[in-house]
Amino acid sequence: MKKGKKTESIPSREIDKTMYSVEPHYEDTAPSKKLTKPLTSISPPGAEPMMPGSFKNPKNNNDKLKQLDDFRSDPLGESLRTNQGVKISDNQNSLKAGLRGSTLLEDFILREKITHFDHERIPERVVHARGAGAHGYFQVYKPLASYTKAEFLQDPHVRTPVFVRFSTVQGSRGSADTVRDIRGWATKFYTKEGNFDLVGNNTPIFFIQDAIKFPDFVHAVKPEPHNEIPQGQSAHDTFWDYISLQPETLHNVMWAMSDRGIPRSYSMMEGFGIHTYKLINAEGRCHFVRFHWKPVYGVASLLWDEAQLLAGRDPDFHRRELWESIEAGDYPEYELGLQIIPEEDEDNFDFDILDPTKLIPESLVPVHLVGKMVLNRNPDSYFNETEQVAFCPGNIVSGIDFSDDPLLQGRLFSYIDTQISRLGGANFHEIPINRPVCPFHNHQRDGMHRISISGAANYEPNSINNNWPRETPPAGGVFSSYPQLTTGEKIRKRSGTFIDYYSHPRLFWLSQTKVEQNHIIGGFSFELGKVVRPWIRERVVDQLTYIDHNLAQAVAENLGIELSHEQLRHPLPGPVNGISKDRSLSIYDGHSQVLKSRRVAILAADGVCEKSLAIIMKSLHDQSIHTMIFSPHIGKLRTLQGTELNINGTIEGNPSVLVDAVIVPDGKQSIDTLLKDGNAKYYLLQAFKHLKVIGLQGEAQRIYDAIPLPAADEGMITGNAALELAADFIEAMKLHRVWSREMIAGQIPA
Ligand code: HDD
Repeated sequence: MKKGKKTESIPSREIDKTMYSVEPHYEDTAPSKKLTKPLTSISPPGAEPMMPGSFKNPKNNNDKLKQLDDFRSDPLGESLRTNQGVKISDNQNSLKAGLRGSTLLEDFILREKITHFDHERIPERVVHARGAGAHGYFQVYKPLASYTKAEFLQDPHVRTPVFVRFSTVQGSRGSADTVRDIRGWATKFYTKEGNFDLVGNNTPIFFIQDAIKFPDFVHAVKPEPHNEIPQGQSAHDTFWDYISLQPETLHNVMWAMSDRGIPRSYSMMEGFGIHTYKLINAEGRCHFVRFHWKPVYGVASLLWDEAQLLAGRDPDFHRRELWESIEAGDYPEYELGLQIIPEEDEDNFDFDILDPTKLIPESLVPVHLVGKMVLNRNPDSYFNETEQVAFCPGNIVSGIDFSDDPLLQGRLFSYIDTQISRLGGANFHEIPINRPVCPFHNHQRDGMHRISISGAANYEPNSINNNWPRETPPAGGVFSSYPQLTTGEKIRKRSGTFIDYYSHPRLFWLSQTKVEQNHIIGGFSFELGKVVRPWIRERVVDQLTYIDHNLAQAVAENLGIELSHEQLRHPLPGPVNGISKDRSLSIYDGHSQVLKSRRVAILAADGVCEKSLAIIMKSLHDQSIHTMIFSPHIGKLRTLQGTELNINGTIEGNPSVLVDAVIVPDGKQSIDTLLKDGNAKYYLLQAFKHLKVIGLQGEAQRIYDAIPLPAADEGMITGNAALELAADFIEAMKLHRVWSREMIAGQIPA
């Protein structure tokens, strides 16, 4: 399966040279700052895998990508052949007995083609079926030898290749990206000592404490069994029935109902390994650790109305953005953070650090940023890479070990087991994306789709092969389990240290800003409003009274439920280790927003003032913000000065939910046209409703009189001078949304 060689006798397909000389389609709107825009020197055809729209930067190569090269096929200039290598002369007509006669069974070309097609589908993942992946690398900032002997965490000069897959949990493969759900975040580190998989989520905690409950939990959240409704949503009876009966789920439910359940993009969410793991250093000393990913682009979320609209307007919103950001050189970056707890401090907390429904407040145990992951290359084949990648929390390397977290322990079994049916047998580790970059030899043999060819002796001890491959004495790079002392009865029981279900949800609630609290109330109210059975709604609200009375009361009011005096006197839990509020749990509590990679729509029609447009675009590009010109028509935009500019899309086809902010530059003719365009007016109304910053320059201020935009606020930037307007616009964008507008946004008919 090496790259095909050019066949001399077959004339090579004429290569459209312009295809390679132009910048990627998204690039022409990319920030002009060279700092944030790595040079994407396009590789020559044939030397690198190419796909329409995918421009690979050869500088971003790594050992894993080089390994994948051996499996890439390059059809350029090649004859069409069967899987047996026979050249095909006619791929349009099946073999028939006479021109209008019946098709012959003999037609091996037809049979092979149809048979293969019939078997193209594999089972989708039972959870996390919808996902998007990317290649990249991880680099540690400084050696972590005092904590771990893991080789990939030692040398700041070493870049370890990674493959990351982000996902939603509930929906099937074709479901929408922006549904309210937890996001999966699985990272495979291809280290020189084997693969390490960190299989986490975008929340620091999980719904249940013990793996034995996972099938029940998943059955409850998945579409209802009788009619398979709803898709990609938890807003239905079986989910909330389960939640109301399993209060350990409430903490993660709070996160899911908050803005964390609807992230703005994969590059703007935090990631967590969730479980407590162990780090082991060369002296055999153990520290407990929780893994974090902190996005360099900051954390930001969608609004619920926006997320729902996006599910229809662009169901691929997150996937597309990940792809386009990488193509544009806006590589998503995340810092790896560690919360480290010395082994002897294990019992110093109000909660059990083995309990995956509890977080360790960052104000209690700070997160040390120890390295950075950069995602800089899109896959070449969705199926080969993103679909066939097989993660497993059990894939660890020397220097890292498991804790006794009962959820983690169950996971160690589940993932390999599921891959065996999903990927068709026990040899899925040989699929190119899953292979380690270091050599691997052992005596395992045979099985479905075995690829590697083993030698004469596949057992040990053996004298035929001089006993190779041999064991390696325990030392650096060789895995040996941490010799943990274990005692105790064989028992099916939960530890008393796991039984507190409300203090962590309350800490989360109290740590949110008022705006975020309102969103949580909205999340619960929306979801429970879809629950048909009233007693389930009542039971959930009753559970909320143990977290916070105001929260419970507000949700109850929205659902028409009257809480009793007794319910409103339910005791509330105290602080967690003395902490009743932790800023790191809020997205917007004073955290400044990063503008890099944000998108601004420029609404313009023919006759737009070119000078204003140029100033606005330059100002935004200087902040690494992408601009896109949307117009009533596609093609060229003729400016007032007669220049022709590229239009990125129509206003109708690129609604405001796709962008972070919108700006309308000066130009009488342009504004006259936009004012006659219902899509343009709706665009601004909807942007206003979704609390986006709006800039109206010069003539564009006439829009105020023409459409029912409420009074100006700090997010409505108006003025005649393009430079000043752009500066104020950028300043306002730093808050992500115009939060003060939220109270009146509901009045907007959009
Ligand atoms: Fe899981 C997939 C994350 C608990 C069983 N899980 C899966 C994926 C992520 C997580 C991100 C998708 C990986 C990919 O992109 O291919 N799962 C989690 C987290 C958990 C968790 C963060 C709790 C802390 N999972 C969990 C439990 C079990 C499973 C308790 C079973 C006992 N998970 C699976 C699975 C999946 C999976 C059935 C489905 C597809 C796959 O593994 O490859 O084995």
